[in-house]
Amino acid sequence: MLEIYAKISEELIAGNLSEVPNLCRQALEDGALAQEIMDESLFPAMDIVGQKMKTGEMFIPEVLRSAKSMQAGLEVLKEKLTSEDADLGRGTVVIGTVQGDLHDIGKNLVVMLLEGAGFKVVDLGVDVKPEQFVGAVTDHGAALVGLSALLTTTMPKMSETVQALTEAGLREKVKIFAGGAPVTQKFIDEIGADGYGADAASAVEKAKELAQAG
Ligand code: B1M
Repeated sequence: MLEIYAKISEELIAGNLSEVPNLCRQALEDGALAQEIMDESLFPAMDIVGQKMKTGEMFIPEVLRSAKSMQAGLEVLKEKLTSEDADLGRGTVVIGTVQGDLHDIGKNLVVMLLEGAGFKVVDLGVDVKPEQFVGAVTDHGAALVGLSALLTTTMPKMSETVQALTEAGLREKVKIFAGGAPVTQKFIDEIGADGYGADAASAVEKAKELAQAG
């Protein structure tokens, strides 16, 4: 199995859009678990892409190809990631990557797992303004809001979104959870949100907890 994980990583870093999903499919057929494929190949490969981006060894168009390859791989794993409680009807979550931030792979993973856990998800995409979150919560009667940010410069938009929901008189009606690489529990406490997910799986656990606490 290690060989195929190494190959997936290699092809992701090379941005090979067709090979990554093919290899993920093959790994599943060979008996690998979706979570293992992510932990052993997709996530570490994306970290290498991040390092290469930082040192200038990879440029934005190449990073984008890697990102698209990862997304294609995750699409293959999607079915296996969703669990047996998919029809539990846990309520509606409005989710998005905050204003100014275009990173969506982690957020998309959270969406997949939320859907798999029985939540109805309204995905607002990327670069979502605070007022768009407010509008969507009102329109869909959502009980939960999920915020994602990957840039330190867009973290303040999380705080602004919490404030906008408060000013709209919705704060008592919704629970807010958030995550993304630069986000910490301390930051969540500072901005007055309700929950933190260090990764997609813990975000979904937190969402379940918050939905129950209602
Ligand atoms: Co960007 N980028 N990027 N980038 N990028 C980072 C984040 C960076 C760390 C790279 C680096 O320098 N090493 C750096 C941020 C530095 C900082 O602020 N501290 C960076 C930068 C600087 C930039 C630009 C400014 C570069 C430039 O233009 N000069 C620019 C900004 C654009 C913008 O957003 N306005 C930019 C652009 C891009 C691309 C468009 C090329 C592409 C994004 C494509 C896309 O998302 N569709 C991209 C990518 C791919 C990355 C890296 C390489 C990978 C991110 C990723 O998808 N990881 C990233 C480096 C890195 O992270 N190693 C980097 C895989 C994904 C599964 O993990 O998103 O962390 P992640 O999600 C995790 C957790 O964080 C968590 O769960 C997931 C795991 O289970 N999580 C949540 C995420 N959201 C959550 C929400 C929750 C709970 C948990 O609750 C709601």
